[in-house]
Amino acid sequence: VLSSVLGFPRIGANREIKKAVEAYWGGKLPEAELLKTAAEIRKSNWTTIKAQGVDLVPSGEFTLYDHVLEHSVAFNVIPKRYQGHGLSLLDVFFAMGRGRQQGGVDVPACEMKKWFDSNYHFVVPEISESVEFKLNYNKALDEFKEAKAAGVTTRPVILGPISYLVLGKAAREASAGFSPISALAKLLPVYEQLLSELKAAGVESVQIDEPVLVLDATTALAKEYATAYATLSKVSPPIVLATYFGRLGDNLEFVSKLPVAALHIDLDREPKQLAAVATALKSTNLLLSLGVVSGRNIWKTDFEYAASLAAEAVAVLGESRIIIATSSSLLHTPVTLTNEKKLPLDVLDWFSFATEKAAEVATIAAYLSKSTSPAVAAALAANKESIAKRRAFEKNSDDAVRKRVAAITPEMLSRQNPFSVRVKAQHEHLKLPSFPTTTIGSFPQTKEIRTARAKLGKKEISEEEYNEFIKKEIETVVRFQEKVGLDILVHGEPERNDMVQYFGEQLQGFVFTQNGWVQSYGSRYVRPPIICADVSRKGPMTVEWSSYAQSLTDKPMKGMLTGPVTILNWSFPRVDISREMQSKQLALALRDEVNDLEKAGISAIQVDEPAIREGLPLRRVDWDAYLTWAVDSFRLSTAGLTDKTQAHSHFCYSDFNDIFPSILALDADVISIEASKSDMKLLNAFKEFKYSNEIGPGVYDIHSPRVPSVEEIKERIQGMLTLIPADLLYINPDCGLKTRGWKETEAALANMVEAAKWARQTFA
Ligand code: THG
Ligand code: ZN
Repeated sequence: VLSSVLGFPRIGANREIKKAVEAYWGGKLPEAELLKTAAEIRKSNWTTIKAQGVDLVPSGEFTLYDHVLEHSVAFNVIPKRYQGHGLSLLDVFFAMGRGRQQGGVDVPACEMKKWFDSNYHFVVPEISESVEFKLNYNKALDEFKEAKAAGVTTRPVILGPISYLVLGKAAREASAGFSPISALAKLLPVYEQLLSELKAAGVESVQIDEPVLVLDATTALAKEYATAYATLSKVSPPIVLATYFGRLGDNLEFVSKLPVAALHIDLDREPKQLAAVATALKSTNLLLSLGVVSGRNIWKTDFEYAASLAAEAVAVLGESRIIIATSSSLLHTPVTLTNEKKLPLDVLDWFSFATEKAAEVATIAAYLSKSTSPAVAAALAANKESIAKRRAFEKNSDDAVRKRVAAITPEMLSRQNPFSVRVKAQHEHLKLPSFPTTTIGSFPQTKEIRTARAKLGKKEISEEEYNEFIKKEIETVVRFQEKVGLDILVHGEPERNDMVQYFGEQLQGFVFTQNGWVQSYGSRYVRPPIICADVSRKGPMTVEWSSYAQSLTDKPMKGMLTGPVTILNWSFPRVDISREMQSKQLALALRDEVNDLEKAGISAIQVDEPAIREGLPLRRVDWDAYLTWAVDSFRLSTAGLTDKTQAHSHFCYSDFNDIFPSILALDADVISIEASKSDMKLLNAFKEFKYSNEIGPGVYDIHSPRVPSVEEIKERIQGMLTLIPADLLYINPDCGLKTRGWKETEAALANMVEAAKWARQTFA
C-alpha cells in the first residue's frame, strides 16, 4: 500500500517565503535571492515529506503567491492591462496578484475568491475568446527535475483544465454570455504539451486536481470531462485524478469511467462515499487513493478508524489498488508541531500539522502493508494511547454551557421591533447625515504595533507600558477620523493580532499556537485558534478599549466583534461535536459581550460575519441545515440590543447571491460588503430582493495599496445609486484597513469623505 501527500504548505517552517516575498516587494531583496529562498523551501519540503516515509511526494504545487495565479501566468492567461509595461514575468505575476502602482504603472489586482469552503483565496482567471493559451513555462516539469536533482522523485501536481476554467470568469472583453468552459478545446493542446513533456522526462504519475468534481453543477460537464481526459490520457503519464473537500455524489457515474490511472477521494469530509466509490471502481482497473488524513484540520488521525475505512476498500479492490493519502493538499494546515513550545505536552499530543500528517499517511500505509517494523508498531501504539486520552478529555463537557444552549428560546433570536421602527430611533440617537461614512474596523497594523505586541509577548515591556501604547494608537486613529470627517468612528483595533485569534485567546475552550501559520492569500497568513472544549466567555473582552475610544470623541464609536460563524469557520473546530453546537456556544458568549458594550454606552456594534458564505456546504442539499444555524447564531448574538443601538455586520467576498434570503434574515441594521471587485453584479441582488436595511457596498478595494481618486469613488457611488435607494446607502471601504499603510489610508479615506460630501449635495 503506497502513501501520498497531495500538497504542502509553502510558507516554510519559519515563514521564510513570506519574509522573502515581502522583502522583494519592498525592494530589499533581489529577484535571484527570492528565487533561491523559494528553491530552498521546495527542497526542504520534498526532503521532509520523503523523510517521513511517504512514497508519493508532491511537486509543482509550490508558489510565491497562489497556485491558480501561477497557472494563469504559466498558461499565458494574462489580462492585457498587465502587459506592455516592460515588467518581468515575475512582476506581472505579482501585479496580477496584488496590483501595482509604481514607476508609472497603475493597475489594480485581479479579483480574489475563496478556494471552495476554505479560508484560502485564489486569484480568479479571466478568460475570453481572445485568450491565447500557450506554455510560458512548465512548472510541473521544472520542479520535478529540481526535486530529482535534490534526490527526491516526485509526483507533479497540476490543476486540471476543467476546474481551472470553471473557477475562472469571463474577462471584461469577452462577448456577452461567454462562458470560460467554452475555451476547453483551445486549452487542451497546452495541457497535452505540458503532460507529454512530463512523460518524456520520465515522470511516473501526475496528480491532476479536479476539485470542482465535488460540486453539483459539474454534473453538466460529464461530456467535457470525457473528452478532456480521453485526450490527455493519450499523452500523459498515468493520471491520479484528485477530488477533495466534498463527495463525488452523482458525478461518480461519469468519473469512474474516465481513462485515468487512479481516483483520489476525500474521506475526511465524506467517509460515507467510500462504499459507492469502491463499488464503482470494482469493474475498472483504477487505483483508489483514500484521503484519510485531514488536510483541513489539525487533529491527530485515529489510525484504527483510518485503517477500518481502508479495510473496506481493500475488501472490494484488493490491497494493490489502494493508496493512503492526505484528504487534500496540506496547504490548509501549519508546517510542523516542533515549533510549538508553549502548548502543554498532553494537549500538543492531540495534534498533527503538515509534517506530522506526512508521517501519518506513511504509518497507516505501512500498517496496512502489514509492516513488521518496530517503529511502525511503536507509532501505532502511541497513536492508540493519544486518541484514547483525547476522547477521554472530550467527554468533560461544561454543563453550564450545555444547559444554556439547550435553553435558547425563539424570543432570544429576535430584536424587540422591526428595522423600520429601529432605524428612526437609531438615526436620532446617532445623529447621522445622509450617506453616512464609516470604515470596517481595523486601521493600519504598523510595524510599531506589531513590535509592541511582540515585546509584550516576550515580556520586554510591561502590560502597563503596552496598554499606554495602545491607548495612544487609539487616540491617533480617533483624531485622524475626526479630522478627515468620518461619521461613525472605530478604534482601529491596534490591540488585536487577528479578528479570530484575538477572541479565541480570550474565550474559554480554545488553545492557540505560536507558529501555526496558514496561508490566507499571497503573503498573508493567519493562525487559526483551536477549539478543544466547550466555549464560554471568561469576562468582557472588548468593553474597556471601546469605552476608552468612545470617551475620546462625541462622534459615535462602533464596537467591533467577530461573529460566531466566522470565529468557528476560521478556527480549527472540534470534530467530536457538531459545528452547530460550537457556533451556538460562541453566539451566547458574544451575546453577553454585545449587551455589555451597549450598557457601556456604545451605540453601534458591528458583529462581523465575513466567513458566513465560505462556510456554506458545497452541495445544495446541505445548505438549509447550515444556514438555519448560522443565521440563528448571528441573531442570537445581536438580538439582545435595544432599538436605538445599531447592529452592523460585514461580509468579505460577498459572492452571496445564492444565500440572499439568509443575509436578509440576519436582520442587521447596517451591513457593509465587498463589492468593489465583483463589478457590481452583486448589487443587483439587493435590488431584486428588495433589501430594506442599510448597506455600505465598499467604494474602493483595500487589498491593494492603490489610492482611489475622488472621481473614481463618485462614479462608484453613482453606480450604486442605480441599485440602492439613497437613504439606505453608507459610504465605506470594502474591508478592514489593517494590511494598508497610513499614507495610502489617509489619502484614500480623504477622497472617500470628499466623494460622500459630493453625494450629499448632489442626491440628498
Ligand atoms: N482573519 C482570519 N481570516 C481571514 C481574515 C482575517 N480570512 C479572510 C481575510 N481576513 C483574509 N485577510 C487577511 C488579511 C491580513 C492578514 C491575514 C489575512 C494578515 N496577516 C498577518 C501577516 O500575514 O503578516 C499576520 C497577522 C498576525 O500578526 O496575526 O495581515 O482577518 N482569521
Ligand atoms: Zn472584509
